[in-house]
Amino acid sequence: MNKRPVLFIFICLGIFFFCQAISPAQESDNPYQKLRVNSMRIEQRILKLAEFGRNPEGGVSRVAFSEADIQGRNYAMSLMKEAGLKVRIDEAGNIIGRREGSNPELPPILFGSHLDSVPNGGKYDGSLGVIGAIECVQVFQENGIITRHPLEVVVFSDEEGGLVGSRAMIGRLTPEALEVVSLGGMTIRQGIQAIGGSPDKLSQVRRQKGDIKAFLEIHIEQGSLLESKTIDIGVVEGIVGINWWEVTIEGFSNHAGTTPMDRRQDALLAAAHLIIAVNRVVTSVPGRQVGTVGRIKADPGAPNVIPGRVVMSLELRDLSAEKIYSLYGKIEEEAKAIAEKTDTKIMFSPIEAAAVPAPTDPRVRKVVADSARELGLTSILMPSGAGHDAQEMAKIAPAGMIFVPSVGGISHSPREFTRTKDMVNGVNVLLKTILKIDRGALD
Ligand code: HGY
Ligand code: MN
Ligand code: MN
Repeated sequence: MNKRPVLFIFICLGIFFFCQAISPAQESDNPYQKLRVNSMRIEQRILKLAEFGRNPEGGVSRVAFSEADIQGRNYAMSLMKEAGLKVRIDEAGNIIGRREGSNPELPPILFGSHLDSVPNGGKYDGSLGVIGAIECVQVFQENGIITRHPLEVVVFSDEEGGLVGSRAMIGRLTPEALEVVSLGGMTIRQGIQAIGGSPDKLSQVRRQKGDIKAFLEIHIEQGSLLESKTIDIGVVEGIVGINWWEVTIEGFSNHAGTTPMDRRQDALLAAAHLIIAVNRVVTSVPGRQVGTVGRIKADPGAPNVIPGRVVMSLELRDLSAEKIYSLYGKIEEEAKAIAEKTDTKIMFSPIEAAAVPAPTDPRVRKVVADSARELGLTSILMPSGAGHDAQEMAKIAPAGMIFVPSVGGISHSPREFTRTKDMVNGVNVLLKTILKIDRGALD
């Protein structure tokens, strides 16, 4: 008998079983290959959420701890419960919705974002990350999918005031930071109390390295790279560091009619010089660093009085902390010269809200990029110029971010807009990424 065909069949069978053995994740992915999120539900929920704090320009003013913030949070909690999550507010005011997995030994996969906005902001910043996270769990529930890992949807408190909830979660929210006045006028301590947290028990929210399997956040890009290159998904490689200072300029308030121009100590004039100097210093070296003076208050604030005191903000951002401090050093030098020239005093005081630059986890980036590809979407690796809770979470867990295009690159504005199809693409990538991580993609 010719043994060749038999041998051939055995070899084929051997190859078949070998392939089965080395690709269990791919095989077990198959039942969910067709799983997709609900486009209409995402759009409707984003619009419904935008009713809380809606402003006349069509965006939202839902600064942290405001009535609108609390209403938005209540709405999100109702959606979380509808998706079968067990909901609680932690001591830092973060909302946590948990769904148990099949293996209680495993750490949870966390995903989410924030609901608070800047004053006069848009409807997508943060909201997409929350609505998208709840959507994924709802799809799991509707399809009877029980993950191995527990899942936790997180709504971080006061993101825009300096990543408050996520800093607390990694143990970086200091007692000094609790006394910082947030965008709505309350101190962070008062605000956390107002939304149901306990600022004196922050140690209870702290999670350690190893406590979290992965942290994922989907967000609008807030810039124009994806739109200009016609790319569906941004795989975030790192998130910029952000440093804030309060700058106080002391001059002398005097009569605006009788004080000659050469005898003035005009704090607002000094501020004007300093603002121009910030722009000059930040643009004097190559790179993507940015610097902004976004808030200024002059006292006493009358047309016929020379401003004797100015308080303004300074913000610097870059992917390198060294660069931020080197720029800050140059700005301080310029400030000294300006103070001398204008006969004023200029003082810088760091605000306890700094976010350090954070790379995302290369393994998570790969899972996000693979998920996008399997969905037939294009993707690109890109940095984030905006700050995100993911940069805090990256210090204790493998973290990843999924960006979707912002029309015109506009954000922190009522004109912020992201198309439903782009949001849905991103949430589908999130869904796939969660499932892949659950089934061992990071192991
Ligand atoms: O300010 C930021 O970068 C973010 O939107 N919180
Ligand atoms: Mn924002
Ligand atoms: Mn945001």
